[in-house]
Formats: sequence, structure tokens, C-alpha cells
Amino acid sequence: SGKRLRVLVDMDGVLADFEGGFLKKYRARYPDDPHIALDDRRGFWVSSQYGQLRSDLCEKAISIWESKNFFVELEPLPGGVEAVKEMAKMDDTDVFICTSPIKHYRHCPYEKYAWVERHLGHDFLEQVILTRDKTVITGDILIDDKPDILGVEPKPTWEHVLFTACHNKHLSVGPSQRRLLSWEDDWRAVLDTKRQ
Ligand code: DGP
Repeated sequence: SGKRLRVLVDMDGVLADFEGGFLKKYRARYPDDPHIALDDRRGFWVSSQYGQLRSDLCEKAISIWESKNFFVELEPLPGGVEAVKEMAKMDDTDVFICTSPIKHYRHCPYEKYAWVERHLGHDFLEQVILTRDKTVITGDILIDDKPDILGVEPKPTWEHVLFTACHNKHLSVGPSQRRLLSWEDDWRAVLDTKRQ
């Protein structure tokens, strides 16, 4: 009954453990430099916080995610792959993975597809949307860990549901913004509120 529900799911910080993968590879490559524990992460941009810690650490941080195999080797976050697979099987529900590649494009876009193929299967490649501007993509819900999702469209069609991550857990979000605390949280209920 009613129209189909379209769910947009972010990748880094929602399905793939960008923060954990970053910290592990940063510490391995720069063992003599200071790091920021995940509990102390604040703000979406990892390089900004590392640059505040010490100015040379900004480019060292960037060197990690610009390296070959960074994105493809990210571990899945607990329950994410299973949730997306279940969502995709639900009646009247379309799921798309909506992710912004970094502008250093040598490895990232390829590896994002490879990650989806590895963890969700070849057929799921049909559901991948790579865009630097998520506001121009239409959908009912966008599940994303970035607190501020801006672009050229001032009134995106989707409701942004903030997925909790180490960098956003202390933010007090507005009364209208809903959160998913993790994939253990009741994502099915969030979807149901958007069904006609
Ligand atoms: P998304 O999660 O789809 O909004 O994509 C954001 C991408 O940017 C994701 O791959 C994580 C990455 N990222 C995190 N911190 C930084 C940063 O400080 N600088 C840049 N250029 N990218 C970052």
C-alpha cells in the first residue's frame, strides 16, 4: 500500500569503519607521532583535528586515506551489512548506498565498489551512488554520521537520520533530528515512520 520507501545509507562511519581503520593505519605508519583516541575525536573532519593537535599531522592523516587499499580494507561496522541486506529484502523498499568519494580519486571510487561487492555481493553494485553532493539525490531517509549535510539543494527530499559515531556522539542535535545509535538500534521503526 502506498509508494515505495527509498532509503539512502552512507558508507564511511555507517557501514564501513573509517575511523577505526584510519587510526590503526595511522599508528602503524607514524608510530612516533601522537594520535587521537576514538573517544577523543570531535568534529567530522579527521584531518582538522589532527592539524589542531600539531600542524604537520594534517597531511599525515590525509596520507592514510589517500593510500592504496585503505577503503577496501575497512572493516564492516557491527550489524550494518546485515541490516542493509534485510532492508533490501523488505517489501516496497529500495536501498541505495550513498557515499562521497574523496577527491584523490586514484583508489577510492574503485575500492568503494570493491567493498560493496565483497560484503554485499555483485548484484548490490546496482545500488551504489557516488556523489559529493547528497542533497541532489532524492530519497525518504538518509542514514549518515555527518551532522551537517549541505549542497546545492536547500530543501533535500530526505530526512537525515544521524548515525552515531565517535566524532558526533557528544553533539546535541536539534529536536527535529533523529538518531540511530547503532545498527542494534531500531532502524526498522525509523523506516516504518516514513512509510505511507
Ligand atoms: P561521506 O561519509 O559519504 O560524507 O564521505 C566523507 C569522506 O571523507 C569519507 O571517506 C571520510 C572522509 N574524511 C574524513 N575526514 C576527512 C578529512 O579530514 N578530509 C577529507 N578530505 N576527507 C575526510
